[in-house]
Order: sequence, then C-alpha cells, then structure tokens
Amino acid sequence: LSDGPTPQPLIGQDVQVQGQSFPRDDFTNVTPKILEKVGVNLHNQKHHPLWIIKERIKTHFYSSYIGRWGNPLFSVHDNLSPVVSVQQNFDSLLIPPDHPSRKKGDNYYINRTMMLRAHTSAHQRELVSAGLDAFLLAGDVYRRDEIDSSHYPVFHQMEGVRLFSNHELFSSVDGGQSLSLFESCGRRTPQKQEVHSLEAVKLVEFNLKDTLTSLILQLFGPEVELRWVDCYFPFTHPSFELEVRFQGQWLEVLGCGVMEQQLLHSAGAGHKLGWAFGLGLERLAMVLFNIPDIRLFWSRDERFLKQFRVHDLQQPISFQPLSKFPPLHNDISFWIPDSGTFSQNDFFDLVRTIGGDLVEQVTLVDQFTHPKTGRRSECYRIVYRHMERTLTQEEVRTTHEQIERAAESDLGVQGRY
Ligand code: FA5
Ligand code: MG
Repeated sequence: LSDGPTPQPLIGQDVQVQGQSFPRDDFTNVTPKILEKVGVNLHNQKHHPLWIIKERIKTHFYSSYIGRWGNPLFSVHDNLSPVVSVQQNFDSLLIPPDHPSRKKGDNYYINRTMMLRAHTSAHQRELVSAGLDAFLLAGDVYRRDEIDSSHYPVFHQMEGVRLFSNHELFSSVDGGQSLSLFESCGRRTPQKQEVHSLEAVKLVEFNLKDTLTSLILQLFGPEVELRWVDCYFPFTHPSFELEVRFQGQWLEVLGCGVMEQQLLHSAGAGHKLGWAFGLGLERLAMVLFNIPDIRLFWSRDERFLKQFRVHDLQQPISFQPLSKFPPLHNDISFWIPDSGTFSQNDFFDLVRTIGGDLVEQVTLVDQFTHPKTGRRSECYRIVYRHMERTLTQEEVRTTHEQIERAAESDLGVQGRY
C-alpha cells in the first residue's frame, strides 16, 4: 500500500496535531495545509452555513423522534476529535486489510496507526459500545480526492445510527409478537444478510428510507427530486445512496444501509438490528443555498458570511452568489517516472499545497505513451479562480511555476514545460 513519495516533512520529527505529538513513519502523509484545518470546526461556528444545516437537521430529529419519556430519541455529538486510529476508521467497520479505501493515496495518515478520519462512520462502533441506541454525529472528515467544485480535501459529514430491539421493531405490526429479527439458517441475498429475517430487514430499511426522505423534504421542501441508488459498503447490507437533483444533475448526498450484524455484535448490541447513514453537509448546503463552489465554505469574506446571519434558524435564506470572477487556466505536462511511484492524488495534493484555494479544478486532459521508449506522459489542466477578486496572469504564473518545480523535485516527474 505504499504509493508515491510522501510530501515534505514538517519541521521536527513528530507530527503535531492539536497539541498532541505523534511519531512519523513511512505512512505519514498529512500536510501542514491540511493540519491547519484541524480544530477549525466550521460545523460548530454559529451562523456558518454548515452550522445552519446541522442545526436544522438536529431540530428536525428532536421534534420528530421522541423517546419513551418525552426526551429526544437521538443524542447529538459534534465534538469528537477527527484524529482517530486506523482501527476505528477501517477495522471497526469490517473493512478488510487490503481494501482499496485504505490506500495512502486516498487518506491522510498521521502514521501507521493514526489518521485523520475519512468518514464519521469511524465512531459508529465506539458509540454503540457506549450503549447509545440512536445518535447523530457531525464532524470534519479528510480525504485525498479529486479537485473540482464539489470536492474538497476537508469536508463535513453527519452520521446517524438507530438500533431496534425485537419489541421496538415489531410492536406496531399486527401479529408482530410471532415475528423474529433473526433466522438461523438464512442465506445472504441482495435483500438481506444471512442472519436477518426478511421481514425485520424490510421494516428497518423502510424506517431508514422514510427517516431520510422526511429529512430531505423538511430541508428542501416538497418540490425536491430524489432517487435511491443501490450501492455497496463493507459495514452495511443492503446499502443505498440518495441522490438529489441539483442544477440539472443528480448529486449524491448520502450513503446508508442496514448495519452489518457482526459490527453490532462486536459492539455488544448483537441482539438488535440497526440502520446507519452518512451524509455530506456541504453537498446539502450547496443545494439548499445554491452555493456554486465548495471552497466558499472556507471563505472569510463578509459578503458571503453575512448572508447566513439570520435570527430564526428556519428563516429561508436566499443566498446571492458572489459574482464569479473570471478563471485563468494553465496546463502542465510531464513524463511519469518509470518507478511506478507516481499517483494522481499526490499531484492533486501538491497542487493544493501550493495553489491553495486559488485552484478550482484539475483535470487530466491528455495522456501519451512514447511509441519507442514506452514512457508515459500526462497533461493536466489547472483552472485558477479567486472567489473574491480577479486574478492576474502574473500571480497565476508564479504559482504555476512553483507547482512545476515542486512536481519535479517532490514527485520525480520530468517536466515538459
Ligand atoms: C461514506 O463516507 C460512508 N461512511 C457513508 C455511510 C455511513 C454509509 C453509514 C453507510 C452507513 P461516501 O464516501 O459515499 O460514504 O460519503 C458520504 C457522503 O459524503 C457523500 O454522499 C457526499 O455527500 C459526501 N462526500 C463524499 N466525498 C466528498 C468530498 N470529497 N467533498 C464533499 N463531500 C463529499
Ligand atoms: Mg459515495
């Protein structure tokens, strides 16, 4: 799983994250730029659009789901540290040791045992083990990903989990006393896990989809167009994604499913069934407030932030998009090293580190293999755009040249500049 050179070391031997010190090793690939984002917690900043979405979701769950004693059914957690163990982020979710989602190229590792969480699911098992039956969990997550207007290396997720005992699931069903959550000699099918009874799974799946559909309708109003898509996660089965129509395109906003029984079992809740979902707060906010670019969430521009300072949380916000300033683009071509160590995400990270939020998009525009030498060359187009002003050719050129130099020195490519 070692793919590609590690970005330049930070000063000193250890990685410092929020006052804690971690030894570096061959897995360390967090960059200073990324570490700057740890602790910012946009989702906890009052009136930030991500905070507004989070609060609206909380309010919806508090008022729609009431526990036996009139208490809110779901507890809400929004302060768990994004520094988690690899065990929490992957193993606790039954993600196999060789699963592609563990790649160094896709994650920010602090070292071989610790990382910045790649999803809020990293906390599912600990919270279920702590005895919680219904909870929401919001937090910042970190991924080395492609660069465009809906992807950013730090974004925010809200996780939801709800467990059901036999009584909770079947008590409202006629003749439910004779039904069971489990069956002993079952088979895994596209509909269900081997140990689950089909009737139990269907009720859990219905409750899950109903809960999420109600949430989305509450947030977006009855006009919103939705669709469910089957998908796969190692920690849920069956699994689904929900897509919302936005600016003429289907945008994936969440993943969810019926929790793997083995996960519940290892968390001490093997006698219950559960569902879980993980949704992207930025994606919802982009649709709801018509925010055209994911980088805007990090803007400190008053013209952006002041539009969200409303007194009443439920007050409709009509976001006036800041006028988009003109983009400039510049291509970069290089020969890929023969060593096989080059990875696209290393290049994207390098572009992020140097270009920061000036970079709107990076796309591979051309690939070429030399007929004689067999060497491979790639050409990427980098689109530069400032959210708050017009860029000059000169500043783009300076940044672009820095990227060219760093690509050669850090990634071992040979520039064709
Ligand atoms: C997950 O992260 C799963 N943990 C979700 C889950 C939870 C499944 C519980 C089952 C049970 P995924 O990688 O698809 O799945 O991300 C979930 C959501 O996060 C996406 O639907 C999207 O809304 C958002 N998202 C994913 N990548 C990005 C990104 N780079 N930038 C912004 N939002 C993103
Ligand atoms: Mg997905």
